[in-house]
Amino acid sequence: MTVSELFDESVWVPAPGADGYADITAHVSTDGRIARIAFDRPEVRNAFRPQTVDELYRALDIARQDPSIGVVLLTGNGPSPKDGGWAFCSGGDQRIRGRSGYQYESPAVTGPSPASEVPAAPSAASLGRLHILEVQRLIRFMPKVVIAVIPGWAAGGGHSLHVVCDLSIASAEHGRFKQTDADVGSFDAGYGSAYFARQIGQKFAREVFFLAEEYSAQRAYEMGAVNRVVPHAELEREAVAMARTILTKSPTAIRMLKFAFNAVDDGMVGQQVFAGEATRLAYGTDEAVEGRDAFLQKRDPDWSPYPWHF
Ligand code: S0N
Repeated sequence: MTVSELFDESVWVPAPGADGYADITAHVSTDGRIARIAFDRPEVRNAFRPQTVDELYRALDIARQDPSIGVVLLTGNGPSPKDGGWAFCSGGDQRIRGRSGYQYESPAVTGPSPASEVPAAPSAASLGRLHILEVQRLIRFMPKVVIAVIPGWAAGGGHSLHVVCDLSIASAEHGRFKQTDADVGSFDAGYGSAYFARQIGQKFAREVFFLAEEYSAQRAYEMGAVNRVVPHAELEREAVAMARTILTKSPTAIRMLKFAFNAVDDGMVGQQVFAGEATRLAYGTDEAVEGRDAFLQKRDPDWSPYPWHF
């Protein structure tokens, strides 16, 4: 079965664990260096339900932990078999939105325990979830470049996902954007709005959210919301080419740069993430090795070979 009309079978092989997914597809390039993770619910414009988010998180985390992978492409399969429409993602599946979040399709309803007559705790499946925010943080903090590859609609929480990706590339013909959060009373007051305003400026960001009007890929490009607009048929090829260019760079430089870009907006968490990489670099120095060895050898460290740099 075809994964997506834009999917090039000669580029990809199934990713580890790929056969366990129902709502997404996950592939890696034949050389193992690029991941392609795609929403696979084109009949609902690739809206996500809790299961989708679980799978997405798992696939992204596998890519995060794979030392061969440097770039992740996040996209949406299509077109819709119903009407031929294309989507990156249309956000949370509104059909299963409850009062505390999004519900799993088959919640195990637990009633009072007959033995004690004490109400049993609700099962995890009956509680609403909003863990797309965990996915946002995973994308934000993973030390790899994540590119939103947008073949159609990016709406609601799907719009927010493209915002949090490092780069965005959109289809000229079908790429469309709409921030519907205020239409449906389900709003992203975090990265989706505040970080978006950092990207395109306060006036444009407020317009996108307050008016919730549709805007084209070209308009998104003009506002600074996407990096590139390319012909639809070329979208995935161009995205892979971008990834290949990034893969020619120093992995450490890319990682430190991503975390440096983040740190200025992420407060002490941003500092922590950046500092972790700085510590990792320090471990590679003779100076840090001396500290470790002195402890293990139960002697005072000798810092004399290491200057106080200026
Ligand atoms: C995407 C839109 C604009 C496309 O319009 P178009 O092309 O006219 O297609 P439709 O006929 O409307 O849709 C085709 C079929 O797909 C179904 N469908 C589309 N989107 C959804 C959806 N989100 N949920 C469920 N079904 C969906 C349609 O119903 C239709 O089905 P049929 O053929 O059976 O009629 C347009 O579809 C649209 O506006 N979609 C809704 C977009 C939306 O409002 N999304 C929800 C916004 N909120 C969230 O995403 C969740 C909030 C959230 O994620 C969040 C919350 C707090 C903090 C952070 C976040 C975060 O953003 O991460």
